[in-house]
Amino acid sequence: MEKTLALKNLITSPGLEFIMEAHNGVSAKIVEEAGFKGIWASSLSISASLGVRDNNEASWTQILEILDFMNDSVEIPILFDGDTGYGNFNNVRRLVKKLEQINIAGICIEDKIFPKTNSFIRSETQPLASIEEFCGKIKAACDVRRDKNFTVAARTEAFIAGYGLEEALKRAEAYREAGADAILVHSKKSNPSDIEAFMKNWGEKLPVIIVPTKYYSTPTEVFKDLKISLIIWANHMIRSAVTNMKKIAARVYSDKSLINVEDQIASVAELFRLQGDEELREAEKKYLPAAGKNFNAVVLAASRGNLGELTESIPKTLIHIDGKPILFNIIDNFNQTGIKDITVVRGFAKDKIKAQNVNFIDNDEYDSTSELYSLYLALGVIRENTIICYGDIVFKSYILNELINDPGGITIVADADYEFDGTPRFDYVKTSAAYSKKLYSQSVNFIKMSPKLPKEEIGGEFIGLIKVSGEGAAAMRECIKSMSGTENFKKLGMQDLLDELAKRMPVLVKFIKGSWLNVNNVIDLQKSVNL
Ligand code: SPV
Ligand code: MG
Repeated sequence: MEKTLALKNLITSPGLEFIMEAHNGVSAKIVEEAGFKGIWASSLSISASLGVRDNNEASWTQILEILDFMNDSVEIPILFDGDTGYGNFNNVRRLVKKLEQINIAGICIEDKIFPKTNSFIRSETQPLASIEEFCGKIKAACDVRRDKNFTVAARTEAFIAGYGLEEALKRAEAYREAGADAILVHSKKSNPSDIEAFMKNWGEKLPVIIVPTKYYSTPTEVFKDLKISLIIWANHMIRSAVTNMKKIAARVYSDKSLINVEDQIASVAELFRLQGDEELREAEKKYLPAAGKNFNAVVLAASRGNLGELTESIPKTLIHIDGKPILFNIIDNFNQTGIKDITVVRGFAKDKIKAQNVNFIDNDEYDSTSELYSLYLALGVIRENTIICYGDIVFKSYILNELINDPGGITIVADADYEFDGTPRFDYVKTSAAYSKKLYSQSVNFIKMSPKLPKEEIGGEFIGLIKVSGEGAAAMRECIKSMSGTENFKKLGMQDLLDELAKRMPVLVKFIKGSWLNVNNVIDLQKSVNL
């Protein structure tokens, strides 16, 4: 249903209805979730939330922006507290036009003079607009609206300004004749006598809206019996927020700690929920380029790393590179490529490794085993299409994209730009052809990975990324299973697995040049930024 019609139905329905104030997107959402069928976009609450006075200090276009956010966050209609309409009839016309453009369901304008002051402040010194001038505004609002269901409510401040019943009735009748859809009668008394008097004389000529802020102790039954159409709870969201913000700010200030407030406030997860993160997650699955949609990933992050002080209490996967832990760089890379199903094998300081939307497997023997044993523990998640990644590397996301699109059943990534310093390394790879420009984005065959390779046989350095697909995945599972039966299995490394696999089926090597970093030694660390 259109929001305009929903609001109109609410106001014209025979029973008593209720709307609640909101002043920004999140409060609007909370009002909706509480069950309210409509929202009062209160001038007092919005200006208070902005830290300015309810004297038209915030410009009407600034208020429009807030209304736009509010409307976007809810399905229920919003009745806008449009004060005096921000000027004369002409300003009202432009305001109504813009309100309709952002899907606000109605406006309430009051018969005071711009700039107005809140009804409960120095109320008797506030002049009322002339009836003729105000009727012109109502007519202009009605004429300019494109949607006839857009509500134009007229609010009389006759009681507020110290006039009596007669003036209130005279004005309400004039506003009805000018075309108003409803009359809001405001009162500053602590009892409902103004409203009672008005209703007894008004009958049911037009729906009546009230704002019982000051006569709040009146039982709602009384309003029902008076045949009021709509009650506005006008400022209770902002007031409750202020009470709680003051309490929490004072506590955190005096404690210099969050320990005593955490349980008293909404969790960040609740904020994410109110912001609609779930919807975004679903939308990402649907719309983001997701070469990796059908892939899952295993990150091998169990080892501590020998980086002295840096890994005294955290594993190397948590060392910061580019302003965030290596592991988060890896997870972000996977997510960007569409890989959402991620399993991390952790070991050293495992309690420190926390991440949302990630599964964990623990290798408690991290001290005496290598990556292969961690991978063995993750055998159950080597599926149809799986990326296996060392937990201590950062790499550019194009590498992942290329790997995912590589047709091989088992493909590993090697850096042809490796540095050979004469130290034997386990990740040197011998391939069927050396890197050449012609080989760009093609793969060559893996022959061997060994620290004993002479320089001339080294084609590149394995960077710690492997893709397995289809029969490659099955072969890897089988191979690990059969190797796990050998006595010294826990001492074997990834090079043993790859060598064994290459005996069973072609293992391919994809060359890259640079674009990655591993943090196995301090020299690499020094190369990286923002540690
Ligand atoms: C508002 O909520 O801003 C109102 C009602 O206009 S009152 O504050 O009572 O004037
Ligand atoms: Mg107001």
